[in-house]
Amino acid sequence: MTIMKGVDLEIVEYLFSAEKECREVMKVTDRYPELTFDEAYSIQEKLIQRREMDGVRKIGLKLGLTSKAKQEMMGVHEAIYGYLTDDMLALEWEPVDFTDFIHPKAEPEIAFFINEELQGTNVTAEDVLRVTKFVAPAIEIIDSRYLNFKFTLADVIADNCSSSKLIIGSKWMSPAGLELGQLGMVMTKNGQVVQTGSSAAVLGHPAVSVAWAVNKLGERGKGINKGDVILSGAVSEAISFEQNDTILVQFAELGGVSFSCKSST
Ligand code: 0L1
Ligand code: MG
Repeated sequence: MTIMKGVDLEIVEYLFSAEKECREVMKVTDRYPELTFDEAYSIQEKLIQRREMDGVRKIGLKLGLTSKAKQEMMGVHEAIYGYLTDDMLALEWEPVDFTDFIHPKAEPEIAFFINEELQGTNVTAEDVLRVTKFVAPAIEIIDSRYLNFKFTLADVIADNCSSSKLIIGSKWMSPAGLELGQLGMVMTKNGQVVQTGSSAAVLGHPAVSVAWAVNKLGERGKGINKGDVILSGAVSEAISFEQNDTILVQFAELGGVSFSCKSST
């Protein structure tokens, strides 16, 4: 079964305004339980086009549900992808504002900087590493537009995979010579360790994760481009934060990245 013609644009406006107004809303499948994954990706594309009309620019891609633990939690066997836009870029030295979020969480990630166009449906991790100029430590802030951060897979795809902000560390390295598939990670909140993990949690190797996204995009006749930044997926569970919190993520070899959240008063 497919959703009715025109309903997709109604859903786009629904999610667009929820994000713009920092307002949580009921999930789309409460109203349209028949929403398929394919339709959800089409809605996601139209949502990004709607945001582009509002002045933002695409800068790359992000992967979600890349760990076995998170896939099992959601009862799925596949990762998901969404788009990153320039307004999502936050800086290490400029605190994010809590009033810009609904119920944010932070995730440790490895960012890939792409130096060459790549498109296809049989793309491998080696292909991804060949077109990757640098990798860097990163933090993604996710902020689902849905009530209580609860959704089905189709819902979260339509909502651009909960994307909100990203912070990229200042140490960028060539992936050559790095043990990118087994980098240890420690995440602290206000100096207390809140998560530890390994980059192996990202589908076994973050480049495998990026290759999966390229192949998935390939099925829709799309690919990745020179200049794209790609967040390869969370290395551990996401951690909620509040005003005045500071999150630091430290990767072996790659180094650290942090951000603070300022008080709204
Ligand atoms: O970036 C992510 O891993 C999030 C993907 C969507 C699922 C969620 O919001 O937890
Ligand atoms: Mg993420």
